[in-house]
Amino acid sequence: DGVTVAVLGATGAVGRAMLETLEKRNFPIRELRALASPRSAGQKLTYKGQVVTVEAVSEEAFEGVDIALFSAGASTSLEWAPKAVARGAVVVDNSSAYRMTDGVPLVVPEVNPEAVKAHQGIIANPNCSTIQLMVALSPLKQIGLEHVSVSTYQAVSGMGQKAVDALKTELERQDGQSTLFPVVANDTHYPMAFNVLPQCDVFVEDGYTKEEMKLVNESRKILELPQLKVSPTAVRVPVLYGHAESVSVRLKESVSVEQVRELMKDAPGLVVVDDPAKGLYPHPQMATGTGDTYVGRIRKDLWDDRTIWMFVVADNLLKGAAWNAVQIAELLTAY
Ligand code: A2P
Ligand code: 11C
Repeated sequence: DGVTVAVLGATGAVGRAMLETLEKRNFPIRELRALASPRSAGQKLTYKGQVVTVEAVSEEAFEGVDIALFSAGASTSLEWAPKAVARGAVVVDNSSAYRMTDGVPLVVPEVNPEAVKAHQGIIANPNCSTIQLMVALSPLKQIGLEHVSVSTYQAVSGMGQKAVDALKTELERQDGQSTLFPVVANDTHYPMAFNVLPQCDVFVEDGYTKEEMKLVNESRKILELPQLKVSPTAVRVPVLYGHAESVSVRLKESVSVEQVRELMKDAPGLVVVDDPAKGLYPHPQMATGTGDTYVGRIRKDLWDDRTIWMFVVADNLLKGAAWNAVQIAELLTAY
């Protein structure tokens, strides 16, 4: 009884969060395989108090696996997902490799759970900043979404465990040296400690970054609104865990703040924390360690009656990655 699960990238920031989430949600596991690069083979991890030894990824490692959770980067997914599927596994891929591929569902379980049914072996987990935006926008879809503008405040853990270690070192040394931020691929590096950098991932087109275009393209696919206007700015801040977003959404009709709160109140996975008079609003440390998305600072635009502003926060490693992936795995076992 139960499901045989493989986690590829088990030693990474998201992979570890996947193991924790499987444990926390008491996923019905028969056998668990922790996979990573050959560098990590033999490393010991724990799951439900038991030692799990990391294996180097191989085709044989997917034999008998029902569900494979991938979080080892896009090139690793491109190489190994087809091989895992050929061995009979369904892959839930946290990388960007397959998100925009036709026939690959891109799923936020609170928003488009039915989409998983159409999979042909691979299901994509959206980008972290997209996921929390979708959970907050989904209740407003019934009014009609016209134009979404979003500025992000993204934690360094989105860049992996090495970025968490690098920020801690920078905060300690205070020498202004950095070789990792904003991205390794840049010729010019800036300190992340005591700083804010308006670049997440590399620049791709017309002055936008890859992270910004993910917000545009993934939102359109998940909401099934191919023409939706999304105007993004993605910014890295010296926070370890938890992405925040300042979002404005122009709706097709004018609604009051009370109506928005009412629509959001019972939305799955969404917690409204919004009582400015008491100083209550979401912030990254409120979200860390949880699988929920938090929304507050809900207010009307001062000049445009159809535009609503809000502040949206979630744990990027959990709801933004591991938690969402495990929720997709739960959908697979339920259907
Ligand atoms: P390893 O620890 O053996 O390098 P993060 O996002 O925190 O940097 O983690 C990346 C994860 O992806 C790690 O578990 C890493 O394993 C894994 N990984 C990276 N490259 C490969 C690869 N070519 N094959 C398998 N796993 C990989
Ligand atoms: C970040 N959103 O915070 C990125 C990390 O497409 O899965 C996730 C990249 C991705 O840097």
